[in-house]
Amino acid sequence: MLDINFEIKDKILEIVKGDITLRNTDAIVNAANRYLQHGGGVALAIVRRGGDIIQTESNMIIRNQGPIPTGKAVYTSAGNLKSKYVIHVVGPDYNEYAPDAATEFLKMSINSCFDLALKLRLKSISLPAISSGIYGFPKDKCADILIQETFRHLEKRDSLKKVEFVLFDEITADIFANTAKKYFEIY
Ligand code: AR6
Repeated sequence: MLDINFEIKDKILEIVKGDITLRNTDAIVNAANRYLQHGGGVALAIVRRGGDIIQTESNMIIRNQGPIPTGKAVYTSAGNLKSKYVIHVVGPDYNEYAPDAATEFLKMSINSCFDLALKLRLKSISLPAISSGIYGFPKDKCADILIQETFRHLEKRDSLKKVEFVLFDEITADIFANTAKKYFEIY
C-alpha cells in the first residue's frame, strides 16, 4: 500500500504503512497499559528504539500518579526518537469491557491524545491502531472509531495540522485506508 493523504480544510490526514518508531512528527502515540510497563507490542518497539529514558520517565509518572485510568493519556520525552514527545495512551482491553463501553473508551483515548496535542502545541502527531493488538479490539471497528474521531477533530481550528496513522501490517493499513476514504466521501 502507498501512503494516502486526505486534505481536510487546511489540515492533513495521512495513512501510512510502516513502523511508528521511525516517524518524525512532533509526537508519536504509544498504545500503553495502565502501569506504563512497556513490555510488548508497539510499546516495546518504542522503548527499544527510543531508549530507557522513556521507561524511566514512565515509572516516575506511575510513582507520582498511580496507575493511569483507561482512556487517559500522559506524555514523556522521546529519547533517541525523532519526535519531541511520546504520548502514552491507555486504550481499552476489548476482553475486559462490553462492546459499547470499549467503544466509548477508545473514543476517549484518541481524544485524550488530541487534548494533549493541543496542550503541547503540536503541529503533527502519529498514532498506531490503539487497542487492536494485544488488547484484541476488532481492527475494522478500531479504524472506524479512530478515523471518525480524527475527522471530527480536524474540522476544528487549532494548531494540529497533520494526523497520521502508522499501521504495521498491510491488512491493518488497508482497513484504515478504506475507512478514511469512506469518511472523506461523506465529510
Ligand atoms: N509501529 C506501528 N504499529 C505497531 C508497531 C510499530 N512498531 N508494533 C506493533 N504495532 P499493541 P494494544 C501495532 O499490542 O492492543 C503492550 O504490551 C500492532 O500491530 O502494541 O493497545 C502494552 O504495553 C497493533 O495493530 O497495543 C499493553 O500492555 C497496534 O500496534 C498492550 O500491549 C497496537 O498493538 C496494549 O495493547
